[in-house]
Amino acid sequence: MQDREKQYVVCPDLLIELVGGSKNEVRIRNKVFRTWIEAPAALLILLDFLRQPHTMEEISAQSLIDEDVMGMLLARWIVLPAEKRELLGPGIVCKAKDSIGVSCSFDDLVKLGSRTSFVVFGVPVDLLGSPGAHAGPAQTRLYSLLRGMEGVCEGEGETRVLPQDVEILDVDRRKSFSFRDQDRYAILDAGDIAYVRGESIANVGERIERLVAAVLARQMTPVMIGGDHSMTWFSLKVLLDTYPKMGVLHFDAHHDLYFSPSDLLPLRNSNPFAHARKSTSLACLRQFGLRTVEYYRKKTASKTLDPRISYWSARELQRMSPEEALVGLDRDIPYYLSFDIDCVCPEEAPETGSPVCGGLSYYQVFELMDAIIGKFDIVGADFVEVASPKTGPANRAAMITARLLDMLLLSRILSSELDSYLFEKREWQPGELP
Ligand SMILES: [Mn+2]
Repeated sequence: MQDREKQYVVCPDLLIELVGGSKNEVRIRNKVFRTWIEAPAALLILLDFLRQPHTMEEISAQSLIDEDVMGMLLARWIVLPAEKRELLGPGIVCKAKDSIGVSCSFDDLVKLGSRTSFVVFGVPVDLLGSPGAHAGPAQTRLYSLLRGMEGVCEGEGETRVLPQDVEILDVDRRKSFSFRDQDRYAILDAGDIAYVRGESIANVGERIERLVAAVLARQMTPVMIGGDHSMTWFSLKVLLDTYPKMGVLHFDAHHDLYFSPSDLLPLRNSNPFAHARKSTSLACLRQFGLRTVEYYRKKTASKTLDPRISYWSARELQRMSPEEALVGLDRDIPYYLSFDIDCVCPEEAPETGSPVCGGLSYYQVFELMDAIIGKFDIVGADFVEVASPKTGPANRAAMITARLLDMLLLSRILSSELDSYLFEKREWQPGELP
């Protein structure tokens, strides 16, 4: 089953404990992935042997284990192919400087039971696109209203919910959100995906996939802050593998379906949806805000029509209501939402790597988002391509992104109409000083 040349090593940071006081049985845990096995203590000889990389041939020569046991050890993340050792070295995520909602480590996350919640995570990586988007997670968190909320934490991390005494007044939408009596509602921030400068992008991708899978396994909703748009593919891939039929709502100036003439299709920030198209689970892709003008050489371009893909250009959207823009989309399937800030006009959101003139206004994306989160079942989302501020301290791209992100994160909380901005209970008397 395994390649005889392939080398294996033991996973870092395993926890080893004796089972029930016996000296012959041990439980070996992988803290990062929260997997474990119970095995005869003799297996520790193998783990010791695999501190250095060895092939299956060498392992068999020591009569340590056979290939079936090896398969099980690989599946439970006790042993790794040697080339993947660096994947686990830095862990899956590291704590971010600021958190949106309640901060939650990967270890905490895997302890949680399922609940109505969103799990935010950042991917500060822009290696497959225009440089600058690595700043996206930090910049976007900075403008979130939900930043640094103290959570309630009970039973050794078993419950992490929002503070019960906080109310959020969204004056622009005339809504008031209260977390009271919503003890199953949590907004968690798992931090940023670990990335060691110079390491392979495949490692970053695999960490994203691991995290998203862990979030989905607990019926929670992953929300990624990019990073460049290529990172979308790692998260979207897991969702497409989970749901047999899923739609994608995609905001962008570019269609991000650019392909290479060779069929190799290396992942770039310009083609995550060309990868998604290969999945039979993709039921539809509706794009909003496109406006590029391009040329194709007839020789290399093979125009194929994919009936699953439809779009409204930024120009067309100028004359459309949000409801019109969402016509024809099946409301009975789950959706992934991918928001690239360059869909917004660069005068309003200049901090992005591939600006295109024209574009949607802040209120156009605001209204579209408001319509989408009220009517569609969003099972995963990302907000990408926010870069560092161009001038001065205000990052307008991050500001808009954070506003839309907060809207999504609050979307499942019951809200009431905000009639007035005055929220003191008793009536104000004329002549009375405030
Ligand atoms: Mn894009």
